[in-house]
Amino acid sequence: MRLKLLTAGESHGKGLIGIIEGLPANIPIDEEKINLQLKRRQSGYGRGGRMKIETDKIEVYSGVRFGKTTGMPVSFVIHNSDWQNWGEKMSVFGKRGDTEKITIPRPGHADMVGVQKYNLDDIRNSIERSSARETATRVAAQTFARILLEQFNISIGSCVESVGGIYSKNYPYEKFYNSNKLFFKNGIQLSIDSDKSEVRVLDIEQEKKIINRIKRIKKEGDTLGGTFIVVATGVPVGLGAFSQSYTRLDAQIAESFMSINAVKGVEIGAGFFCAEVPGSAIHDEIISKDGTIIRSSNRAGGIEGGISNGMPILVRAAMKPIATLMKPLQSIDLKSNTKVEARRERSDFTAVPACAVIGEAMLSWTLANSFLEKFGGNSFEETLDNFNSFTSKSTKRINKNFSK
Ligand code: EPS
Repeated sequence: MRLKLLTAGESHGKGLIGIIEGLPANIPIDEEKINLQLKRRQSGYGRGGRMKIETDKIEVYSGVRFGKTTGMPVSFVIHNSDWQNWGEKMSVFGKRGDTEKITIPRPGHADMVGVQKYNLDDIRNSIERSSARETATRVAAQTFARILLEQFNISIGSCVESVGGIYSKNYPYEKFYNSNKLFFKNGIQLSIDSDKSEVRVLDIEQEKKIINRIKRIKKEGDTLGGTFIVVATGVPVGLGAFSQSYTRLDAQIAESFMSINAVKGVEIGAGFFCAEVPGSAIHDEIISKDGTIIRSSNRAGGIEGGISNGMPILVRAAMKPIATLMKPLQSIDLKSNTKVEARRERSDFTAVPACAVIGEAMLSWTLANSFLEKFGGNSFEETLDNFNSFTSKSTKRINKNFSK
């Protein structure tokens, strides 16, 4: 791995911390671009009370000077405003006193497995680090990767495909892969379009239905999951490799999406649909257009043999409903081993719009890592030279190889 990210911090602790290693020097970094991504991650209809408390902002401690990366580790903090209300309960060295112990695990949350794995006596310790609050750190860090990719016209965007089973009739998923022409200009434009919607969908009719459904589910004390689509455009041929299992770009993307809290499924390109039809209905024909080799469609989602093929990268993922229910499922009280209702606490009702933004961040990171593995460089200028050399010469070299 060329790029490394370590995050630390608890949901209701003092703050979230990130350390990035591996970025080249001289990438121009705009703090506001990072804060904008943090704001996008906090948005979306269906979130709970916590998002009214937090206004996430990055505070960079090292690795950036006069608005450019130095090539050294970047470290940063995002402060938790809610810490003011949690100081005693989350005290680092203070005494526990009469701080309540949480003893009833929520089905579908990390509560129970955390207690079992770490031998805890309070579910709070399980809740704090498993919380999706950690993804704020990822989005901040991964915006550095996004900014790097933007310098090479690689742009990443997303939209929500469905919430609670409500899909758009106008923008079915096939529309993303059945043609080699996108119905949006590039990744950034896809996000500009979806950001106009409170639930980040492309279709006004669908938006209305989803918002009504979330309102109803909230009244019922329940939660909803959904699916989202993340696209990267402008990706050059040659990211990833088939030399080892872990070098495959699709394997790395799947891993990065599955690492997002509550994501339970991921597809690349036509994904599961590939299993239903003959090969002739799936594989993208190879064509030459103005001297460039492209594909007639993009059911492979921009990756063949674990390597990017120059077509847009297309990822679709499924998020399960939030595990905290106001109409709780059955659980047990670990104190008495008796049957009880699961614990209720403040939470979101759906977070699919936020999850799509996190998906953008994960894809940015994974692609930037592969990009830097392919093109190398300790400075932005060196990476750019290598990129220009490869992209300008590779087709000519291949033509020469085959004309001998
Ligand atoms: C979360 C529960 C809620 C969410 C949180 C993730 O937080 P709280 O317990 O403070 O109400 O709002 O998400 C965030 C704080 C965030 O920044 O995304 C959980 O249990 O995972």
